[in-house]
Amino acid sequence: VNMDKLLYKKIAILENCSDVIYGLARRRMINLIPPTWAELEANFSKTGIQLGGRWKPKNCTSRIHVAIIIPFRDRDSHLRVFLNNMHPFFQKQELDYRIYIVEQKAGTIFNRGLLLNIGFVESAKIDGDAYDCFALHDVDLIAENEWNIYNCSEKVKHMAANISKFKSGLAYEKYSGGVAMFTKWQYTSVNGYPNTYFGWGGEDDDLYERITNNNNAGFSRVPLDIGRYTMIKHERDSGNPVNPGRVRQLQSSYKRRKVDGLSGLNGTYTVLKIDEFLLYTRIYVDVDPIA
Ligand code: UDH
Ligand code: NGS
Repeated sequence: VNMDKLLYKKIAILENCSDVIYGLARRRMINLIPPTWAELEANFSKTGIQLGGRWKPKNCTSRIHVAIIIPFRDRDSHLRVFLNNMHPFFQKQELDYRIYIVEQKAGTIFNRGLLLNIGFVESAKIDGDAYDCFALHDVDLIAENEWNIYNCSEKVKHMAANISKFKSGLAYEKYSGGVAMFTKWQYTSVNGYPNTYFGWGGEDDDLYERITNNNNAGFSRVPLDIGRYTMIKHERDSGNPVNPGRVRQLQSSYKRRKVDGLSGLNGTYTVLKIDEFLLYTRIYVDVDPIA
């Protein structure tokens, strides 16, 4: 018997994963103690993870291909907690996924929206069409309910409906921050996040306006009991002061939407380095302080 031929056949007929996943927990145990990098790598090397923080089910073809994009700077312990909890979470959901950390170099005010746009564009340069769904994800949010499936739907899907720090669950009716799922088409059709919100606040509200004032995309949110997240407690970051212009920027959002976003991204940043670590891919960037 020609073993090569048999093996080839077996790979070629890998079936789609079942659309029913057994054993999802409604309240998963979260571990908020950051492991060391050595511990993380030792634990996860056994799970079949591939360089760059890529993983997919072994015995079937996943129905969900998602790039997880995380804006980042100087939150090493949060990243370790995130990876330790969320790799197993994504694997339990049988996703075909990859984790991208988009890290902003020190020296400029943090810009979450710009980093997410960069992650969207640069990850596609690396993967081509391997992922058609994008999770835009804060590093300090750990999902509690495994039924909160990281797939895309007909409308933009807001996942962080119920973050532990908000007493009544949802921050406010128009809140779109924290974690949200977009197809490639949905993100492109709203021209992505604005690039021009340096510092804390407002960029997610601008995105909400883009989504709801655009008759293409549409906005949806998972129910409160599904969209539960534990936020890792922390103080305000020194490189991310409250943006004093955010309300004024928001008021003129509709005027800038066409140019301030994916369409205006060229020239606002430089990719300094791309690293493929075992548990994630890092895209290290320097951003133009006025974008
Ligand atoms: N982020 C970084 N580094 C920074 C700033 C932000 O990695 O210096 C990323 C990170 O993924 C974070 C996300 O951007 O989860 C959003 O950060 P944020 O500062 O906008 O929001 P967050 O709710 O903090 O995490 C707001 C300040 C809370 C102060 C509370 C004091 N008790
Ligand atoms: C709003 C901010 C949003 C922010 C949200 C929750 O006020 O960017 O609070 O913030 N909008 C403006 O400032 C215009 S949080 O409590 O998570 O720090 O996401």
